[in-house]
Amino acid sequence: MPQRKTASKTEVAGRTIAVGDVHGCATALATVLEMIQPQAGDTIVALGDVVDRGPDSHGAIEQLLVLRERCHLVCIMGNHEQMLLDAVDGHMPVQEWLYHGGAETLDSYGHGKGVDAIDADHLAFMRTWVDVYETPGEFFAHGNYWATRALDRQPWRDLRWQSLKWHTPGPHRSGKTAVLGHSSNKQGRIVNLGHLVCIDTYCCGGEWLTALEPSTGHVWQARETGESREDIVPAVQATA
Ligand SMILES: [Mn+2]
Repeated sequence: MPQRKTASKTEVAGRTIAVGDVHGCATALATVLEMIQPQAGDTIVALGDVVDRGPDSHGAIEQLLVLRERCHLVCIMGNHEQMLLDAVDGHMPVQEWLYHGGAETLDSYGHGKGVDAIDADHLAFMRTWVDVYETPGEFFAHGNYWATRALDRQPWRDLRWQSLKWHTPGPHRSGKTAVLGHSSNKQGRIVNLGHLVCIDTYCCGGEWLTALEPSTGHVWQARETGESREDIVPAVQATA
């Protein structure tokens, strides 16, 4: 897998909406997408960690494959997709991935078949996922970033593991707002620091899956139970 993959869009036609860490919560994902009603001109950015921990990673990936035909879909690689692919490719012991939520993923693909149960087209799809996506006003990544280093020179493979609880970066030198997942807020709250928004609101732990349109602050949320709500992004807070 290449160390660094980037994508960007310089002209924005439709909406750009980020979706936080799904972690196998296929019902929550379906509910949020039903509310958003993505159109052909829209860009949906899945922030990574679509798989593991939750009940139906297979179903979540299937939905993204369908969504890809309906709008412009960008998928950021999370540390959990990396673990899945590393386990499949023999770069990581399968049992280490299973311990970190991969067991639930394999259950969703079929009992008793091990990593061979994962559909080839799902693996091929995940191998196309990028490290960062840029629009004129924002950049989207999974875990963290270095504020002082250009977006095409970040060690993304390492940063997809780094929690905001270990280090909360200042504004990125590009002046763009960072839209991140990965660092789950166990109270189910969006963290908005102004220069950085984290929308991992702990759906797989019973809280919310969050979708955010950064340009308007519009928020769509659903729980894995199917409960849903719409909101606007919370006011800028001083600390995470
Ligand atoms: Mn993560």
